[in-house]
Amino acid sequence: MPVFNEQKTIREIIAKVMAVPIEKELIIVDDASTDNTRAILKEYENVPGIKVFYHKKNKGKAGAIKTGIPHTTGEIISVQDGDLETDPNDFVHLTEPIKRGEASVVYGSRYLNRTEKSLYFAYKFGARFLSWVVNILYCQNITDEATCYKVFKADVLKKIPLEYDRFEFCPEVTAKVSKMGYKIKELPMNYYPRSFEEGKKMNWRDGVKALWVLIKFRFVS
Ligand SMILES: Nc1nc2c(ncn2[C@@H]2O[C@H](COP(=O)(O)OP(=O)(O)OP(=O)(O)O)[C@@H](O)[C@H]2O)c(=O)[nH]1
Ligand SMILES: [Mg+2]
Repeated sequence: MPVFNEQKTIREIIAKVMAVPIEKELIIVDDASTDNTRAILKEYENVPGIKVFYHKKNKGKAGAIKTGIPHTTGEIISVQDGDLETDPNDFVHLTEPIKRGEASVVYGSRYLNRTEKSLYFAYKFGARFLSWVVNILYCQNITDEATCYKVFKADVLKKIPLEYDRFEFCPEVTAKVSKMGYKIKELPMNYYPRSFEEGKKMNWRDGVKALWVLIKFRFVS
């Protein structure tokens, strides 16, 4: 769980993750938060099943994920944001294809089999467009490249060299698993989008960067 300035949601999301009825550990990486998040996380340092790490300087979402990965011990790894946009109970079905040995990479899709609840049309359009680019450049068949719920067989994620530190995590990991030959399995997930007023931080520049990263890794190794 990469976390940056999530004092309003951090307690609730930790409680929700810990309540999911599957065997798990929660690795939290605080990305040099400047609000009360760090003080709240101190309370969890000795809680069984939770490990907390702190960045001295802000690195970005991927930077925090990269810090967390080597500390994981499980057979399946997923990213979980520190906000309340997703429902951790979805991990029960999102991990199934990996447990059954049917897939090594599973993405939860916000757009599969459901009526749309996006707050911002531009985000939905951007996410769909980037997925279309992935399908064309990398021969995948996905609807949600930018989803937070990217679930990996641990050894697959651990062998991907990740270069970028910010929101490029999504396109970079998608490009690299595709180039390694993995077919991404998509399943529906719940999504409760937050507004900018509620703390959403990504913007259109992250979308342009994502497009660039997808094109770059298609043609550069
Ligand atoms: N914006 C931002 N988020 C960070 C950073 N480091 C870690 N994060 C965490 O990364 C996660 C994703 O950030 P969000 O602002 O929720 O991004 P989003 O617009 O919801 O986009 P998604 O990544 O699709 O969830 C959150 O858990 C953040 O707390 C950082 O430097 N900046
Ligand atoms: Mg989010």
